[in-house]
Amino acid sequence: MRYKVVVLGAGGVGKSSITVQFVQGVYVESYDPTIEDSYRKQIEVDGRACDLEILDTAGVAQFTAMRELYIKSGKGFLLVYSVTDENSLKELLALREQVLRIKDSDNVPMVLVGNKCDLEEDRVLSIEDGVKVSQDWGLVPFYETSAMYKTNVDEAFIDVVRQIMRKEAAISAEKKQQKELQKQQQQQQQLDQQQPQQQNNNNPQSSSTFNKNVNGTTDNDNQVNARLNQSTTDQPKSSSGSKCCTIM
Ligand SMILES: Nc1nc2c(ncn2[C@@H]2O[C@H](COP(=O)(O)OP(=O)(O)OP(=O)(O)O)[C@@H](O)[C@H]2O)c(=O)[nH]1
Ligand SMILES: [Mg+2]
Repeated sequence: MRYKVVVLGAGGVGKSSITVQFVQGVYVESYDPTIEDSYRKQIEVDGRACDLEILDTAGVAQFTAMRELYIKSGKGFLLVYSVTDENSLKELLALREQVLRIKDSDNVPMVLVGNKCDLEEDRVLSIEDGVKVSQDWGLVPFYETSAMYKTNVDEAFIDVVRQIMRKEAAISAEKKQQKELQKQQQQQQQLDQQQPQQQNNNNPQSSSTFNKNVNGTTDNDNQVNARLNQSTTDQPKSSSGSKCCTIM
């Protein structure tokens, strides 16, 4: 299975650092604003092999024109802010709205990531601030991470992959159920069409005999046939053309 995960957030929050830590296991100290970088990584989640394509996007405003396209193509999202930058969390609120609008769904696989949690002295956002946003978003999974120390980095990526897997499994189960239902309906339709024919086929003798038995009368066949003919002219035929409607 190939899954595309998109890393979104304001400039300098650590999107590239988190991504490179996850993919290559190294920490990049220098800051080089990203335009767009794509990474591939194969992982196993819950016993299933996943081929991940991770899109590390631009946070700096002059490079964000492609954002809409990234979001369209992504199946899961890491929404990253820095615990040292209050504005970066505010920016995420608009970003999430954009994701939900473009995906046209309230159920989009995503995690909220508060990065740089190692910088305790520079911290301006508490864990509670992150928890509050996660609750406001309908309990979106929330991780405080440190790209520097690889704290919770794997966990955040695996969480979003797991959400994608669950969503895909639910969609395919629903499709399977719909197919099964359609199949049952078709079978029922075929049965409905065959039944009247079978009734006719089961009565190879004249329908008069049938009428005689049902009525329990001693009419001879001619009398019954006369009644039968009369009834069929009085009443509309059933859609299947069966003469069953003539029974009195
Ligand atoms: N202490 C600390 N520094 C970090 C951490 N993550 C990233 N940094 C530093 O923050 C700076 C910016 O990190 P990037 O990963 O380039 O940020 P970005 O979000 O990709 O930035 P853009 O590509 O411009 O959007 C770099 O100097 C990193 O070394 C972290 O967890 N802890
Ligand atoms: Mg970057």
